[in-house]
Amino acid sequence: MPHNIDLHAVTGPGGGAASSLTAPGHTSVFSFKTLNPGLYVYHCATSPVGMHIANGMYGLILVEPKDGLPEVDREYYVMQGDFYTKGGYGEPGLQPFDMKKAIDEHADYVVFNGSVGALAGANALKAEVGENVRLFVGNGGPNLVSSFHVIGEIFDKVYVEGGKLVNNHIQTTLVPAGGATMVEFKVDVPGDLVMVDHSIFRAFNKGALGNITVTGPENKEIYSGKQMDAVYLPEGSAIQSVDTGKAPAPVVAQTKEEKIKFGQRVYEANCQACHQAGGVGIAGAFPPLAASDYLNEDHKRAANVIVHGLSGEITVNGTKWNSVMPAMILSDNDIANVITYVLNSWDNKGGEISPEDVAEQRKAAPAQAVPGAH
Ligand code: HEC
Ligand SMILES: [Cu+2]
Repeated sequence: MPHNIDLHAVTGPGGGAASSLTAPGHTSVFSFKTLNPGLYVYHCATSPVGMHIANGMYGLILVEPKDGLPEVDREYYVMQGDFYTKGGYGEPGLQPFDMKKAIDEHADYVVFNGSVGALAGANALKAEVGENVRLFVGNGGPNLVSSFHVIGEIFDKVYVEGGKLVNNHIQTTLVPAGGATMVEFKVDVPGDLVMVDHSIFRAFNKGALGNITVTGPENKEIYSGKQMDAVYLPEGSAIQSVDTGKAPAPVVAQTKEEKIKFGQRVYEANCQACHQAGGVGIAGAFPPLAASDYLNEDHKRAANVIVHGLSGEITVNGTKWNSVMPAMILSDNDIANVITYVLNSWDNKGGEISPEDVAEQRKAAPAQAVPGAH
């Protein structure tokens, strides 16, 4: 699957998205001038954009002012993101991405630095009493705005939205999806500071919780005690097992028109990233599905290609392709729908295939598998 990067630090179309679109096995180069100092998000902007971002394809770039930022004792990177999985919070095993939950903005996980606990417990950030700490805080989204707060601290400085404006004495600062901020604070007393998204169920039930362990001498004047260890702990999945109901059974297309309609959605979510909008493909990487003689010649072979994947040399409209299409994990219904959609789009010759045809191909041998063709 190709990817690219939209760097918010770039002045230019798409933040470099078109210039950086790169198919597997390829390399792209472009250059830009950083005109504005600040802390900037970058993210993948390949369609479906939300899906790429929801898979964690983002990060932060710091463009330092000419004279640099003021010196501090510690600098740390904290990046929030929300994740959408077929299973609920904490369900074991590899969890596929859930497009429906993502569209509804119902996050199963909200985390710092990519996973639950990435900055908690043994992975806690560290500081010594008396030190100044700067956190570079970003929010990849894709959906949620963060109410970033450190339990037990007040931000001496907040670089509002990661820019030049500095606000002082802040308890909680907003970090928009696709935005960033820098916060600074001096740690005066020892103990465990807790970074959270103060949309607080996210912290205790969805993972948006990290620690900063501060060591050093007490200062009873600033804070008297009684101090407890680990007051704030994540609560885990048990507590949130409020019944959310079972996923409804999928709606099965009854007519060719419905297949085409449902198939379009399957195409946009699963095929378009490679075969592109309009099925035009990308020269040298992904063959066209528009007016494809290979496709029109044998509809069932197309089902075979989707179920088993395809590698080795093929000829599409007189051009040779020698690449790899991965097997797609889709239901027989989805595959019947997407092929019917493609057959009836973009100058293809029409036609229709059934879920039963797809099931047959699932049992059949791969149409063309040439191991080691690469
Ligand atoms: C990760 C990229 C990728 C995705 C996603 C992908 N394909 Fe492909 N597809 C390819 C490549 C690469 C080939 C050519 C393989 C070769 O050279 O042997 C191909 C070949 C094909 C072909 C046969 C050649 C042609 O142009 O007619 C069909 C049909 C096809 N894909 C349909 C689909 C459909 C439908 C989907 C979505 C369900 C899909 N593909 C998803 C990369 C992809
Ligand atoms: Cu991507």
